[in-house]
Amino acid sequence: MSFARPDFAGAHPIRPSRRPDRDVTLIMGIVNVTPDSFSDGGLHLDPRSAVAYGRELLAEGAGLLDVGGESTRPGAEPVGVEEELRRVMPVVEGLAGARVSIDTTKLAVAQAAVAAGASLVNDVSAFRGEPALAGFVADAGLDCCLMHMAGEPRTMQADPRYEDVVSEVKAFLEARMAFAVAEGVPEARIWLDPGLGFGKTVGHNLELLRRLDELVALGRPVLVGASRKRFLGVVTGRQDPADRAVATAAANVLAYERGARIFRVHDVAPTRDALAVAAATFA
Ligand code: HH2
Repeated sequence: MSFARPDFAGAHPIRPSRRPDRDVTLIMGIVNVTPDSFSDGGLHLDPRSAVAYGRELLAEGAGLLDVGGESTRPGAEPVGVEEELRRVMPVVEGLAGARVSIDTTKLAVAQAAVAAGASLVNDVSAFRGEPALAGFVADAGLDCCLMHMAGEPRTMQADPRYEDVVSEVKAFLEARMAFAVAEGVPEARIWLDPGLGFGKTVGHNLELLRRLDELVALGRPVLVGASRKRFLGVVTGRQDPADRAVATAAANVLAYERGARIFRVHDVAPTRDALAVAAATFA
């Protein structure tokens, strides 16, 4: 199989296409080093096991690994800098040579992870947690992902309300992108993410997936993080997050069809196959 040339740095092409706007797909494999993540908390606390797991995800087709040391599940308690560093650093170091993103809202954690080889900052606060993180991303020439979240993880699911969730998420992402650009981050380095499950009801998440093309219209690569999330459990009746891989693949295929190109997932192999089939229809 020959591959199309990626249209943004380090992308993992699934198949060739004659449509340059549609030809690159990147699977971001999730490596959570936390005791309390909603679907895999505690599974990879030992750094050697986390690194081996990350390498498995790469072999299955992930083009990028997202290493995180603080759960953002609804109700999660914040983690201090020292503890987050203790969790993630041996894993980022152990994954040297792989393309790694650091899932953090903290400047100190991003700095240490980048010094150890991470090349993308995935900040679920979109530079609101520590605004100086934007300047660091700019100076270090990194890619970044800016995600929408209403409120903060401890309270975000209390009673999320929007007049029109898609327009409000879109306006938020535009504003955060403008902030990042004002801090020196080139627009070409920015990915956008609707933040499925972050201060949203089941209906809000479905509406965002349904109208994802409106976010894609902002002109930056859109990342979707539907993986195993509760709204998929509600739709399918699957209580155990580990049983939501098929639901995740379905959501990602729809997101792909609406223009998303980066998929943050726990289950890389089924996602890879599902997206390969979706991509084939665009040939
Ligand atoms: N979702 C989670 C964490 N980080 N980053 C982006 N950009 N988009 C997301 O949708 C997203 C994210 C939550 O999922 P998970 O890492 O599996 O759980 P936890 O936060 O409990 O560790």
